[in-house]
Amino acid sequence: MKVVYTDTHRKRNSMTELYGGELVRPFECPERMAYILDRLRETDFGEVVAPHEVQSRALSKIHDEGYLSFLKSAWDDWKAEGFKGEAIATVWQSRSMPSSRVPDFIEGKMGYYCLAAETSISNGTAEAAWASLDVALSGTEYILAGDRSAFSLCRPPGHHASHDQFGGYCFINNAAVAAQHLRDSGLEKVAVLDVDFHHGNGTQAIFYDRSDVLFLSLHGDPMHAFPHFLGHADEIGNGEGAGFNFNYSMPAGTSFAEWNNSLGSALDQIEKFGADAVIISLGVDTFERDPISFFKLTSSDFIKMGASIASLNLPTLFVMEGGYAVEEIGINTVNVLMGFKEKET
Ligand code: SP5
Ligand code: ZN
Repeated sequence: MKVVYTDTHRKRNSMTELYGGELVRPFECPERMAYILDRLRETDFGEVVAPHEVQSRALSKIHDEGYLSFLKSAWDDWKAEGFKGEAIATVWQSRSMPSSRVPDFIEGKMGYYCLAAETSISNGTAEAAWASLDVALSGTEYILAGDRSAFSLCRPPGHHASHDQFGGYCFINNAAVAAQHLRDSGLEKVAVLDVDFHHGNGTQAIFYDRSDVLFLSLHGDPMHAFPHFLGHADEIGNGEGAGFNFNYSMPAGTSFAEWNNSLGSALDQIEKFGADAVIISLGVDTFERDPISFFKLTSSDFIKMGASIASLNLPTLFVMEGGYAVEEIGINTVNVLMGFKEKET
């Protein structure tokens, strides 16, 4: 299994996350990648390759044009105002002031294009987000060329980013663009299975009306966990997409045995759907010592997770999402891949 990776992610080096009323160093930090790369080397996992340029129109189909240009200029626009800190959204349209206008001033734009204020924009954020997309699309190309599996070691992550909003540490929805690229390249049915601790609200919203991309997410109950406003079991899709969205939300303290029941149901749905390929939004923040999550998966459980995913026997693209127990992120991530590889046919 090829691993696609580039150091360009380091340009995403925000210094501030709004957490518990304080500005702390973000949980989503560059060292996460170093631990994963170290573990890949330690286990002699396989080839790590740089992304190549991929011709694709998928990005412009998944994300709003105004949003993408906002991402590119947000940091410069923020600095031009003379603000001292990183760019953080502070005001939103809301129940009492709904609006479809995009404000002209940068503080208004931030609120318009942001869904969660914990995620700051700073120097290099956009470059890193686009490099992360290149990593995802290059992995997708290996699948299209006939590889049975690939690992796109993306950073920043993507699954919280919607058509026109960033947040949850995500800017471009790498898995969604990869799914669109597979569709545009001739695959009829693509499944996106999101095993990150957090609900993949961005991916769900992007494909909510579609029946060609099945979305399934296993996550902490949004009544208690980020992103709080999406991810309930009764969200089944809309119109054409009705019946093509599955949410498995689970309570605090969920162990692998319980989690794995949900995984089994999700895998059954993917088989029933008849997917031509599956994209795994791979977050390992389900780990028992993750600092911002509340599931109880152990490091060895991640091996079993990978083995179960392999039982689908489908072309499989792993796309990195979250995981904040930084010292254990390498073991946990590579355990999924090794469990998969062991059972891969
Ligand atoms: C990609 C990904 O995993 N994004 C997650 C973004 C979560 N950001 C909000 C964190 C708020 C955590 N509150 C936890 C309280 C723990 N006691
Ligand atoms: Zn997460």
